Amino acid sequence: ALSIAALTVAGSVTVVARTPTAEAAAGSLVAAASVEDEGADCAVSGLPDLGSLPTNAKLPDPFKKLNGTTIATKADWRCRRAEIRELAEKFVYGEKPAKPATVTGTVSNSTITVNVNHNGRSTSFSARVELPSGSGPFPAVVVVGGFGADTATIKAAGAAVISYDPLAVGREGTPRNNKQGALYSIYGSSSSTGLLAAWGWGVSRIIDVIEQSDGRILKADAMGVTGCSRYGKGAFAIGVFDQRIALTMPIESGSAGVPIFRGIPGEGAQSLSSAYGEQPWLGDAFGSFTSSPTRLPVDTHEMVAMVAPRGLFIMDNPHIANLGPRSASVAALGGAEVYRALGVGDNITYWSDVQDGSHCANRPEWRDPLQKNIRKFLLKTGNDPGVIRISSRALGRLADWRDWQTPTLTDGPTTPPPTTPPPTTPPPTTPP
Ligand code: MCU
Repeated sequence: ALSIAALTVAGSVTVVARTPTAEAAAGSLVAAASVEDEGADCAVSGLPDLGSLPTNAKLPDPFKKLNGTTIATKADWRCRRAEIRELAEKFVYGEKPAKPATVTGTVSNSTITVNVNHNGRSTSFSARVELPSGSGPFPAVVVVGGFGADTATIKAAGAAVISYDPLAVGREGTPRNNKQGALYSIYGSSSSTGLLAAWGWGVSRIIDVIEQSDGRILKADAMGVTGCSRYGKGAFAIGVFDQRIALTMPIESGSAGVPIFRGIPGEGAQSLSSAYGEQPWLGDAFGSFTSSPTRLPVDTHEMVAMVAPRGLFIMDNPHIANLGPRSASVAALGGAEVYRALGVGDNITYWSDVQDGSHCANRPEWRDPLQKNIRKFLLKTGNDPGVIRISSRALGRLADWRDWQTPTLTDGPTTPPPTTPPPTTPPPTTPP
């Protein structure tokens, strides 16, 4: 049982203080999965068609299955998550292709190379590695795009930094019908997959290579990801779609990142049509929703939930309305309900209580929680509870956005699917 006390501190921030859960007290940690997608075998049926989507002004119920039933056990989450993943791919990000037929590469103290072969096409890309001091093997944080991440603190905490250039895998500045980069050279330049899913595919292939290495330099089961702004959108999607990532840390991600697509009216966030049109970050299918997000059968609180039970540390900037920080806090609070229901409410941190208004600044406020998250989820030497620390300048209210309740999920086995009752045979009519 998790007990949460919401308090307002000095009128400046809302802090949700948690008393340690039984799990935390027992010192148990939730590890990342050993596979990219633990729900790959779930038979998802009943995905809606674009033409038949109802309008829902509220956030969709993350606990309600496509068949209309609400999940009852923690074990049910695995295949409910698979439904959310299918919805997210179909309507938001585009399909993230599964592991290609052949992935090879090398890991050294300074570089990771990745070679992919699939359906007669091949591509390769590489990433720079910087090791912390001490002796390995080390956990590692993939830093997407080269700015905004506190790489000094990451290394000081004992994790390696993998500098990943996402643009080599999914280039910006191309029209949607001529996408470029490693993913598109395999799957075609007219692929409807957006750049964020492409960037995720690239990081998944880096993890494949680390897994296949002798493990003497980097640990594949202790991977994190971070990035700021457009690369915060990327860091978020990358962590959402690969369950081997133990710690996901998007920074100031803005529209197409953490903020709910439904968007708090009047907040001043970058509009969906602007984000959709600026770069092919989201999949082509999202074009149907830029002016009607209430028809989306999924929203970003469910992407937050897809990261559960793994570590998630969302950093946001309350001073720039264009980033939609209120809408991001609602996504975090909504997704945190799934963390809570799974008994891992301590594994999510949302932090927007920061002083410096500049975008992607190096912020002293995040050093301590960054270090704690790395210790807890990558080094596995700490167990500090996450915190929800929302600036009062940018506080959203989950209650305004939901018409569902958080169920108490039990520890039992998965709930069997509802059986269709056998057709009732009308009683034979007895002739008079
Ligand atoms: C917040 O991320 C983006 C934003 O969505 C774009 O509209 C703007 O052009 O670039 C931001 C960014 O990546 O800044 C570094």
